Amino acid sequence: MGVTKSEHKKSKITNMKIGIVCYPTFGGSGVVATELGKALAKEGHQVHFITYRQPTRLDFFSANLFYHEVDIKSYPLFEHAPYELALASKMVNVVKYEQLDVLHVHYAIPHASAAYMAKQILKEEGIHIPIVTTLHGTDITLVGKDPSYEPVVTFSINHSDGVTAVSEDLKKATFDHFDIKTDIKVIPNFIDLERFKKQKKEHFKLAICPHGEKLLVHTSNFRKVKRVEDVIRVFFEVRKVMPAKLLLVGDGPERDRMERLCRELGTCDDIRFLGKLEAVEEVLSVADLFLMPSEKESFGLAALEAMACEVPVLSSNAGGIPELNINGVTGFACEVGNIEEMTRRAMEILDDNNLARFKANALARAKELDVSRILPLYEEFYKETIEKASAKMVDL
Ligand code: GMT
Repeated sequence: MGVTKSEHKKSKITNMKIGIVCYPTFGGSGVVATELGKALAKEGHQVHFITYRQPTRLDFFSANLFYHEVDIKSYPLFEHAPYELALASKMVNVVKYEQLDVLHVHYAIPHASAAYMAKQILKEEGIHIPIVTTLHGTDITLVGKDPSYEPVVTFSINHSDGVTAVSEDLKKATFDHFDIKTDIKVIPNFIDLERFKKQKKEHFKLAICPHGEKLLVHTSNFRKVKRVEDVIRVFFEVRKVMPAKLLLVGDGPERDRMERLCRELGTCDDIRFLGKLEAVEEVLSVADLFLMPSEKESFGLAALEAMACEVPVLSSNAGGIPELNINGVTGFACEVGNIEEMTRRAMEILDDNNLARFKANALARAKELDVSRILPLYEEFYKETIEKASAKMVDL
């Protein structure tokens, strides 16, 4: 009897015990790490999450998924509890007692340096654990290159056994900003098309757009870098020409200012702030256009989620966004802050003669990044990294 495609793959990549360290929050890197762990567990690998809180999207039981909470002990002497030490200690214990094959840390600060410390401690006990570090963006382009972190970030990248970045642009930025002596493999972010797909939510669309208005959507953590103001200004211009509504999903430091801006512009009736939503795909299912005018963005996972729900993207051309949002095909990627160009392009996408084509192209691009295509790249990378690290051991 022959073997199926998945049996064949499994016979090449035997099941591994993988530790995943990430920020357990709504942020992109935490989402990618959690979804990766879930997908690896489905493939039969044993996945151990090591975080300070249960990751947002890890609220169910699976035989292959484990969660280890990092206890951060406070003490009157500490103005700032030493999280990195607690994390490194937890990594040591999990690697040792669960006999992990590889530790995969998402976001360099402080995960990669804590992993290095754990690795050295384990080495003293004769345990050699390979470390894979995935760079997500702000750990390089914003926080990481700040002189207060740069030496440690450089060191911990150079001392990882394998390093990945989520876009070509982020890889380039890492080489530009740091003295990197190791190779970096680009593995783009991915999407689970079984979850993110256009759902029938006509009643929802009718409630928001009762007169057939076009629906624009933005989702983010409302940090300055997301330029939510540009979203509102582009919408304001589009709204002058065609009936439209805007939904803003998420919350963060810029929200108050944005609510005030809506009042100043007199657009409050057409804009709704929905706050943080778990089922963002329900909103995306009724959207006509997704806006991402970010100042910096290594990848733009929120745009990929929109594309999977057949929503074209009007974005800036910052960082890795143009690798995802193909200019003129899945939407447009304009100069950061160019409201005029963004407005013109938004209207071009929303034109009834063009919209269906952009929607179809957005979905086609999302399909290229389905989890089933990207997961094997991580599995291969773990395998290669484990093999390289054990070959190094033999040489010593
Ligand atoms: O964008 C944020 O503020 C969150 C940040 C994070 O670290 O979670 O997102 C980064 O990682 C995501 C997942 O790889 C990427 O899709 C985002 O583009 C990236 N953000 C930036 O580069 C600003």
